[in-house]
Amino acid sequence: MPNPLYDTLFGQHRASDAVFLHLPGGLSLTYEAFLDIGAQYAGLMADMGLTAGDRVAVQTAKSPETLAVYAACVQAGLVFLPLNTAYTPDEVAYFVENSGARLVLVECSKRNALAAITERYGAKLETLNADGSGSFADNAAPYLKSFETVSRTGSDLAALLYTSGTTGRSKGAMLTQSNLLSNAQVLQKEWRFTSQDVLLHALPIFHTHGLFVATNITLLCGGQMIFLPKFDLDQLITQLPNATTMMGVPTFYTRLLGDARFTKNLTTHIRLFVSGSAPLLAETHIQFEERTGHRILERYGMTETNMNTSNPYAGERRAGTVGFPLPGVDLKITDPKTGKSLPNGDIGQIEVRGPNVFQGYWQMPDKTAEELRADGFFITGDLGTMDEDGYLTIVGRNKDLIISGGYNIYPKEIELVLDEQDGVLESAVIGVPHPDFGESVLGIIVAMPDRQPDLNAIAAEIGSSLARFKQPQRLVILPELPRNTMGKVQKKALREQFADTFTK
Ligand code: MLC
Ligand code: AMP
Repeated sequence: MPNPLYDTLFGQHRASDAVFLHLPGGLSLTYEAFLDIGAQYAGLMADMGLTAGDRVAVQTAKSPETLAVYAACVQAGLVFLPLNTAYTPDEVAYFVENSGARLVLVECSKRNALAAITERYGAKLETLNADGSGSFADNAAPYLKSFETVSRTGSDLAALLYTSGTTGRSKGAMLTQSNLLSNAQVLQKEWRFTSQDVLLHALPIFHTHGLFVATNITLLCGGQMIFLPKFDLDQLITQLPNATTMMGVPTFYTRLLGDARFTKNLTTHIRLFVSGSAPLLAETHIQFEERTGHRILERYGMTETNMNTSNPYAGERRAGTVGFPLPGVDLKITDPKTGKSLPNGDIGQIEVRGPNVFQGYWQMPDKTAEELRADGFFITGDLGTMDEDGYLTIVGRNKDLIISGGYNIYPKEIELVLDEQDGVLESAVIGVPHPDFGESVLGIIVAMPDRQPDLNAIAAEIGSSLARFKQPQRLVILPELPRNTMGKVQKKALREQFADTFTK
């Protein structure tokens, strides 16, 4: 049965004894062994009554088995919904409810905390641990290592990836088979990936970068991945000589540069370093070239759009820019007020259109209409400018967003939680420069009259509702928030006032 994404990424390797994953401890997994696990999982999910289009929410550790759940979902026509492992049960409850997921996979340690939630929303709950054990794996073990691939077309949904929302509620970006496949094909060609490549993979696999950019490209070309459970500087230093490529967020590169063991010798086998998900400082780009002789290739993407632009493989990789629109991507810089295109050199909002752009937000037609124009252009919320040579530079954001170590954090979500705390009248959450994470979260609180909120108690209290990486690294109290004549909080003024909180 035709299923373009499965056939192209996975099916082509069906009987291949080539290595797909290199794992810690010197272990490895061939394509065939990996696809066998995927087929067993697909068989189990089909027997559990899941049918094409059903959502499978997955909050499990980075492992070959979690990746096999992705393969299984594609093969069985199910919609893969990966979740950050740092999300609290409160946060997961929202995703389960909003997506109507029929199956939720978690690690054993989280089972009890989620049992009531999945029961409430009528979802099945199974476990899958970092070592591949768990009820889901046990139940799948007796299944055949082959599964009749469910027929799908390019316009069918393959994944639902939640992005934080400006109003505080996350939105599920609907990505079709064609969205994912077209982008992987373009990137493989542009970045010249082949079956000879060994990608050093230290990113999480619940986001576009580690899941689609890194993994889909490798699958497409039949390459290998050194699959690390997470970023670990020592492991990176050990494994770099075994790899030909690496993809990372800027924090990967600044941490490597901060370590004296990271020398040119370690990188002689590497042909390509890619950076994205957050701004790479031109300074980092230059230091990296000075240390290693490699110019990092910076590209620009989003959950909703996959990758939009890239610096060239062969041409000049220009520091501080995100390069040119990828083949097939229309990109324009528009006036935020009128939506009209602006000339080169002017700063405006970045809009993109192409086969990579998502179908809209899951069950949120109003939000979709606000950001996705009828003619197919998506308003990214990023501000940029195009130079005479066609290089795009991102100069800021038209959306109230913090990017910390490559994770997106929407201040509104944190402010809603802070506002509920004892003695808090109102709050403002901003991103301020941070030497390791690029930006970090600062919470500013205004107390109710005659009250003295206990900042330690607040920091402890919000831990149950917000993932650790979203929690303000510091809370401060101000007598009032600066506002403009319209009464809107002036975050720019706050960002200036607190700019050196983490850098002094
Ligand atoms: C971890 N912590 C963070 C954090 N990551 N805090 C703020 N921002 C982050 N990004 C906190 C933990 O909660 C913990 O807090 C402490 O830091 C140490 O945790 P850790 O797990 O040891 O952290 P570490 O491994 O050092 O992780 C840092 C990191 C990781 C940068 C390596 O965050 C990472 O892999 N980021 C990549 C994110 C990513 O893939 N983004 C792509 C999105 S897709 P405490 O207090 O408990 O010690 C996208 C589209 C596109 O944007 O264009 O690609
Ligand atoms: P996400 O919603 O997690 O997909 O994050 C997408 C956002 O990350 C974009 O809208 C940009 O603001 C930011 N981003 C991605 N790549 C880059 C980059 N190379 N430089 C600057 N910002 C980036």
